[in-house]
Amino acid sequence: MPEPLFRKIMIANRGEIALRILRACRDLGIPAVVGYSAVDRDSLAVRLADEAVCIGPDAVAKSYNNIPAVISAALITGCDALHPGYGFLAENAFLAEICQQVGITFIGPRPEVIEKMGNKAIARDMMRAAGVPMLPGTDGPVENLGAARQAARKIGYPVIIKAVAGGGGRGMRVANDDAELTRLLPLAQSEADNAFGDNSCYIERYLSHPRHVEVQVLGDSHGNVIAVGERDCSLQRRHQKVVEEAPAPNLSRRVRENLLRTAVRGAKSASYTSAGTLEFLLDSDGRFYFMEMNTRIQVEHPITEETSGLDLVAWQIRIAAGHKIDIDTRQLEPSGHSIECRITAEDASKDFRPNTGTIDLFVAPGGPGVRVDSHLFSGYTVPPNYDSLLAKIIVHGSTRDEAIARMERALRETVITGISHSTPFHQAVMADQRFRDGEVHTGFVPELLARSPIGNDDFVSETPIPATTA
Ligand code: MV4
Repeated sequence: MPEPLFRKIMIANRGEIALRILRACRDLGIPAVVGYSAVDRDSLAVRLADEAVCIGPDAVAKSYNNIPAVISAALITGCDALHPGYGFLAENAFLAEICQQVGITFIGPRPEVIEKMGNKAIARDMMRAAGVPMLPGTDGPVENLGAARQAARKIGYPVIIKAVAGGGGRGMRVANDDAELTRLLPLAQSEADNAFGDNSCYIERYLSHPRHVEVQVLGDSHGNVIAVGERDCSLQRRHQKVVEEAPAPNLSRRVRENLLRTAVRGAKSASYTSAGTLEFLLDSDGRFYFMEMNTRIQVEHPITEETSGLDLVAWQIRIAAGHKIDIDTRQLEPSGHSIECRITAEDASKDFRPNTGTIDLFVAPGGPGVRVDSHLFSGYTVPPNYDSLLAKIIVHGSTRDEAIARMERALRETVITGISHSTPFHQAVMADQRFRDGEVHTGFVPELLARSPIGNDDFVSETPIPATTA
């Protein structure tokens, strides 16, 4: 056996991603500790980990978001590295900084880089300086209404107001003229203040129904940065992704190569290390514009793993240990097509109302080209404290059509009883002709929901169990 990369890794997360990180640790021969909240004591990650320590009560502020609790758990168990997963403290520069100070390797980018990318105005300035295309907009936050109106006229209406500290679409407002801007700027600012404790907002040209295409990058501490591939994540509901795919459909070779090259240039300019994602909006003419950079492993990373053959979490760990990326980028031509459906504990027939309760029976789909990343098991109780993700169904096929057919097969096999979930909604997406034609954009999900009168029999919320034959 070669020398392990780390002595022991602290997994500072829960749910499917805690399991995903644990699996990477196992594959690399590194022992792992799961830090869990009281309500997660019977979780799969806790059962499968080498060690588990309780980091606090159910409330996220007292456990998964509690830096002193997470750090102490890592220290008392003798961990020399910490993986934050996604959400919670994953993009907290302060946690990365403290890790450094107590001699724990943070498995992610350097604290300064997390901090810069967390400030959308700084991130945009850096990317603009690197020559990454950007929508016309203000360089930094707008100081007052007068400055905002002047900027908006120069940019041209419609414009969008966004929080500098934001991301994920919270607190965005679209203004079509001076009067709307006058009305909406103070609203956006107070919303930003409430949500992020920072009221600064910037303004840029608004694109209607763009696509959300993002690029997965990996950077190492030797200055190498590669683009692993792009994902189309346009299918979102209230800024939550519901279906993602790789590669992005209907993207010309020229645009794709330009997009990947641009992402590498942007990440290099930030001296980026670890796995990261640059988000772009793509218009119907194939022009793309930088939105923001995420400095974590993302929920949808498996589709890129399926089309690239790389284990992205293992690469995060290797890179954190100082390894060089020795990947032949010529081999990064995407292989086949991959789609992910995020099955959530939400009832699509009841306006996606989240629900909690005990899963009586869970039967995961399988067969060729099907991967399920999930922390579910029969008898598992979905706690009310966290997000509603139950399972990620990921398929791979040699073509997009084959991937869709495999997703239909997988959704049909999936059994989750005891609570309502979003599987019927995903079946409606797969059956939709526009989706099948690859006509995806950020208006797709709202339009699909408007077309299908949910609540009817097309949206039964529990997987029917077929009658057995004698
Ligand atoms: C935009 C936009 C149109 N024009 N910016 C939402 C999340 C955030 N990361 C960026 N978002 C948007 N920014 C301009 N200038 C439309 C959206 C947007 C969106 C983007 C990606 C996926 C789904 C979306 C749904 C609504 C709005």
